[in-house]
Amino acid sequence: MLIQMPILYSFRRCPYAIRARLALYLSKISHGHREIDLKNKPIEMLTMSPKGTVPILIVSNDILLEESLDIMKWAFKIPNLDSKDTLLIEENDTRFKYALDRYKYPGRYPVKDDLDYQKECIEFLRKIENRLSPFLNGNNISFLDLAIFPFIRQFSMVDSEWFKELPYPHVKMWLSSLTESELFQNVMKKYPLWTLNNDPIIISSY
Ligand SMILES: N[C@@H](CCC(=O)N[C@@H](CS)C(=O)NCC(=O)O)C(=O)O
Repeated sequence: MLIQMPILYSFRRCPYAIRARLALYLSKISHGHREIDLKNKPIEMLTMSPKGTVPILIVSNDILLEESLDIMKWAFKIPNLDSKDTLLIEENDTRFKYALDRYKYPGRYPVKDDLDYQKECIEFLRKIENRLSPFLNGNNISFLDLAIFPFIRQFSMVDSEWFKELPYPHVKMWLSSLTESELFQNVMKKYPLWTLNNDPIIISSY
């Protein structure tokens, strides 16, 4: 297959895929979008990337990006992140996401510890609250905001009424400014599932 433009395999609600789409959108990178069903992944995707997670970005015949952060770095042409930013993203992607999955889907995971997952998530939220002014790196939206807010959004949606009452005004303002943005509305557009018989949706009219 001759790759003429990058191809993104994506799943609309996946926070990792959302951060990748945000970066591609802001970097104005035209690409083919292949929406997949996580319960029925296309063989073409699994052949490229047997680990079977989204997002993946086929950049060219010899460049395949299989991690959302690598897609963001490639899109923004940022080879290395600030070490403080890296630490916060790592905490988001490991400890927070671990607790979030277990808070969101109680019963889906074997109970291995006595952690109160909602409380674990709140610890991270508190850290975010203290760092926001009004974005995570000051006045302007940065890589860090884009990498983290899709996960906080997921957390906020588990019990939105309860979330609204939390004493974290900066988090709530930050999250609503991002989720109500035109940027977010654009990357959350719904696309039909991709199959080999239909062409990818071309996203180029940024
Ligand atoms: N470390 C990966 C994680 C990606 C990931 O776990 N994506 C989830 C969807 S949100 C996935 O594809 N899971 C595989 C599955 O559900 O089968 C990244 O940053 O891209």
